[in-house]
Amino acid sequence: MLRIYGSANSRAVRVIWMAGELGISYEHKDWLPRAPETKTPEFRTLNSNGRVPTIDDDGFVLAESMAINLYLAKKHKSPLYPADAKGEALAMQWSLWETDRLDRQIVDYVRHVKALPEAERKPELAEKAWKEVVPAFDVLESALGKSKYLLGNEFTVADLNVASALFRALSIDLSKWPRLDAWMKVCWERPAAKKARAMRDQ
Ligand SMILES: N[C@@H](CCC(=O)N[C@@H](CS)C(=O)NCC(=O)O)C(=O)O
Repeated sequence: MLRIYGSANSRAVRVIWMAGELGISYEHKDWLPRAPETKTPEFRTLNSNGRVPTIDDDGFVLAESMAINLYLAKKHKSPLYPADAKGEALAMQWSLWETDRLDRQIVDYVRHVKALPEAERKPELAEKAWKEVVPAFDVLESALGKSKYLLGNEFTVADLNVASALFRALSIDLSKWPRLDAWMKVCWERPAAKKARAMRDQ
């Protein structure tokens, strides 16, 4: 049995979305980041970083949301997983690219312009993050001009990993990037995405 550690109010929403796409059942440890449960020696044995998401798939323990989703899609022979080595490499490319160029930056931007209580917002942090978000959004806009989805005309794990990681971007104006805006909406309209999102507080 698959066990997913991490609340939908965390990067675990990405894995919950993937599990929904695959139609697999799982035991959910609905723990918030830094919750006391993540600080126990038992959990630290599974993930010495103490972070979520982490999975335990019948004794196979794995951390890092992008790696988890690539693993689950491949293991379950999902049509979301590319059929050849090139597609597989491109799915990894987009997942690693997002982690490097946008993962922290989009969170910092949205937190410091709207999500945090006003007194805690730091405009200089928002500005610094936005300077990195803009060129990365431009990259996505350009890629989505070549095909409907990141790897071609079908939705794949590459789209799931990047769109799910951009959850925070759903709350900002993306009209400057119309293709990115439309792609985000299409991805997040998928039933498994809507279900995962509904598990969040906001
Ligand atoms: N690169 C990791 C990041 C995991 C991560 O930072 N998770 C956050 C919650 S979204 C966490 O557990 N933070 C706990 C902490 O900062 O101690 C992934 O994509 O899974």
